[in-house]
Amino acid sequence: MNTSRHSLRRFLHSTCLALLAASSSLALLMPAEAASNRVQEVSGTWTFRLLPNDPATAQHADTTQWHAAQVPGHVHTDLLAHHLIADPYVGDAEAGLQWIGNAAWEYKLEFDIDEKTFNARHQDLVFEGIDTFADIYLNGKKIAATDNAFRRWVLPAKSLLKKRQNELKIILHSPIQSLLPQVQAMPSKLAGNYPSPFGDEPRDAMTGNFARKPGYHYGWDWGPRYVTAGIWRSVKITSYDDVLLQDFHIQQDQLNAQSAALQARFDVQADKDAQIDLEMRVSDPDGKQIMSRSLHARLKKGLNQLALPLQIDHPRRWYPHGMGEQALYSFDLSLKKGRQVIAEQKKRTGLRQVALRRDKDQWGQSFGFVINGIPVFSKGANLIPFDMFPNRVKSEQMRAILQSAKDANMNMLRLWGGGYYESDAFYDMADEMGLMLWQDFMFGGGVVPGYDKNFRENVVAEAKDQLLRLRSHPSIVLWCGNNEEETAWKDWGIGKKLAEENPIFAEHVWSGYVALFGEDLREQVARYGAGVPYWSSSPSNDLADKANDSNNGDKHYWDVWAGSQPVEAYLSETPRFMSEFGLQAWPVQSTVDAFAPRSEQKIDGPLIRAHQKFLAGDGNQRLLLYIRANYHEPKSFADFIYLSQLMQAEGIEMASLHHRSSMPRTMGSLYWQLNDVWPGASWSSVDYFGHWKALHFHARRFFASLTVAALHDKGVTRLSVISDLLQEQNLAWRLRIMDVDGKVWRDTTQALKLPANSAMELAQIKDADLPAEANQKTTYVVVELMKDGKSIARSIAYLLPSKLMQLPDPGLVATIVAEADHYRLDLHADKLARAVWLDFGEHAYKLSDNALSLLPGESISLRLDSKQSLATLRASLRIRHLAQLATSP
Ligand code: BMA
Repeated sequence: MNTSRHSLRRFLHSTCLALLAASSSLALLMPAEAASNRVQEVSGTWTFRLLPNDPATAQHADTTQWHAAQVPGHVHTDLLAHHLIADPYVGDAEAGLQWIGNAAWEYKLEFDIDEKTFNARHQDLVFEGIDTFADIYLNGKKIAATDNAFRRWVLPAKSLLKKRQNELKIILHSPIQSLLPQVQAMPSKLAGNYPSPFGDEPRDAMTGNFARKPGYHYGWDWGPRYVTAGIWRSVKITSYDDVLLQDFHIQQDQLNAQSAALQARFDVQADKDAQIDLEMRVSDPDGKQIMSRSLHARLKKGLNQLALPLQIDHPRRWYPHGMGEQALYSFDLSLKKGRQVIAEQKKRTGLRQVALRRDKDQWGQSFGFVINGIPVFSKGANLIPFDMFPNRVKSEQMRAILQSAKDANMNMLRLWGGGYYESDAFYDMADEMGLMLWQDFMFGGGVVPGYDKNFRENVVAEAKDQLLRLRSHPSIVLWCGNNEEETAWKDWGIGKKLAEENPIFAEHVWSGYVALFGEDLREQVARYGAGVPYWSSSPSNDLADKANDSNNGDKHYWDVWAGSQPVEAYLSETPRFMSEFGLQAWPVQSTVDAFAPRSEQKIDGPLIRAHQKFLAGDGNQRLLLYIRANYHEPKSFADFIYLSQLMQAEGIEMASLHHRSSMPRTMGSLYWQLNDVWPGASWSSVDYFGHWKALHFHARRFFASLTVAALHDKGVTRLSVISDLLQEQNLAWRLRIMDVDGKVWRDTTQALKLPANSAMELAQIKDADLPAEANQKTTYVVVELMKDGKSIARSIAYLLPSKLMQLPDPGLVATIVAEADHYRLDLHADKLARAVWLDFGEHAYKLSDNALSLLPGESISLRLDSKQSLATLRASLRIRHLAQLATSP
């Protein structure tokens, strides 16, 4: 099961054909998920309909006919494919589609099985994922009732399967209706997260926390509510005769620069005593075979646990992006009985050590990751699902988002607990790109019934499935129990309220919490997690008294935004590891155009409110609060988009630079959030279609391995330099104090020896010490990092909010010229051009940089890629900058 299915499939494709061609003695089509030797996909023409007699039948008669369905898939996407519903992402379709989550659906398939599968002595029907409450019937007999979307269901089917015309019928019950009676009967309720705005679930009886199903389907503050159902992962039949390869993984016992001591470990199930031969070929990260080992084993009836020691000298170790290479070794296993190959598997993994460092120090107790003995500052963002309907996520879409993270110099993503455990392809990409993953178990917030033994057992089974599936991925560096459940209980009044209402039940709920997150999941990770550390909740101090403590453990800081504090408050918060903080922004114009016509694009318009989920549509007022604190009033929706993005970019940049310059006290900065589930307003830096907001361009600069920070607060500008590089650097830093027209008050350059992997304060400049003639409305501080006479990083601090500055017309001149296979955009500014944003209206384009400021007299060249003609690009170029807003009509 911990085979990477993605790479396995690739492997199957090439190797299987080669093997079949080379040897006719091979008895098998290729294997194999870990729990089987031979795999047959269950496929054919699936159909679906609304379950007869469902109360929705009267109003939705057109869905009672059988229609073709896509499996893996979801009810909503099947309905959409037949135009039976409006597009859930366009306009305000959401309210009208809530009935789907309250209804029950029926799916069916007729299928045949191949000769070899049919003849095998064991046959299991395997569902890699069913969302969520399903009754499964095979050839008329009910074989399972499922209740967890995150589990893999292996159903023995030998006695029921025929060679031809097997019938699979699956009833998907409404997740809401499946749980509502039980929740409504509770004398005291458990707090949920976001009550349904559509009245389809009583506010005081929210069911989402009781379902092992992606939490965000119930609606979140960045996404719609679509309580979908579906057979969302693949269906197959696995088969074998008397020896089953149940699990295969590589255990890393010892690792250093000189050698890696590994063990290939196998769980083999035998119906009777037998003898087998295991052969293992090891390939290095370049694909070159470096070793071949074999093992002859006498199996006893039952489970046999076998180990094959492997030693690699001078191993190439896996490192996060920016620290070293993403070396990945391959281990090819073939299991033979006599001359017959009965199972084959390929496992790819990286050799790396991971530790969560928690040192007691002068501030409290640290929190930081150490990879192969090197402490690493974690730079990145929180990841949410890529779509409301997981199965329609294309691997190119996923790759583009992950590549954007890597391109922005991130080295870590936190997979937040309100979504789902990602596909194998996702983890393969993270391994290849060197993105460390902080993996939450799927608990997004609110309170769960940990006191219920069945619920806990269900979660433990889920955890085991996922740990076995994912333990070979070097990118996973932390397993975390949940998102915000401990802090919600302790800090948001949830625990207190329940204790006042029903003290015995409250005790029960809390001890259930401790049993589940403090003990059960910790134990599963210790057993199956391949040495990856466990942390019971984010934010927390792993169940020590205080849950969201700046001096101990990880921190979610929402005083800015949720608490309406000014962005400068970020500079007074110095946590050990910032795992969440964020500011919202609207996506680029073309993304807004995808769900609302221009005529409807108004800050308080109904379609815009439908795609602004914070405070049920009122979130734009919070955005305006932040925009108004710093900038001029937006005069159009386009201005509003631009200013929301600028505010987000400048605010998050300030916080991240503060976190980085506070290293080693702070060892991580993960903003909320990287991506989106649909087109709408959110805290993301990359929108649903993959377009970068201003923040993402800023992130590429503020997360660069070498960078500088000029942070202005309370009359002082603090200058720092930060390096994530593992060697000392010989550089110089240049300081300029200048004005908007280009007058320079001070210009100094000093040599700088910058120690490896560290941050260092360069200077503090008080506003009071600036030259008397320097007008605060026009003066700013520029700090640059210089390498071999060239500027490699720059940070600018302004003394006043933009709306109080006197920004002149910068006299921007843009010229676009055609180069061999792309365009070049040259941009020149006579005077300070603050916060320039370039776009080409509805035309698709890619610019090498954007969201930047030009100093007086500065010229830059950008690469421009677009399929449009030079004339179209010239005519459609739109340049925005801050000085326009003071004057524009
Ligand atoms: C956080 C997250 C999410 C939420 C975000 C923005 O704390 O954990 O639950 O979407 O805040 O409000």
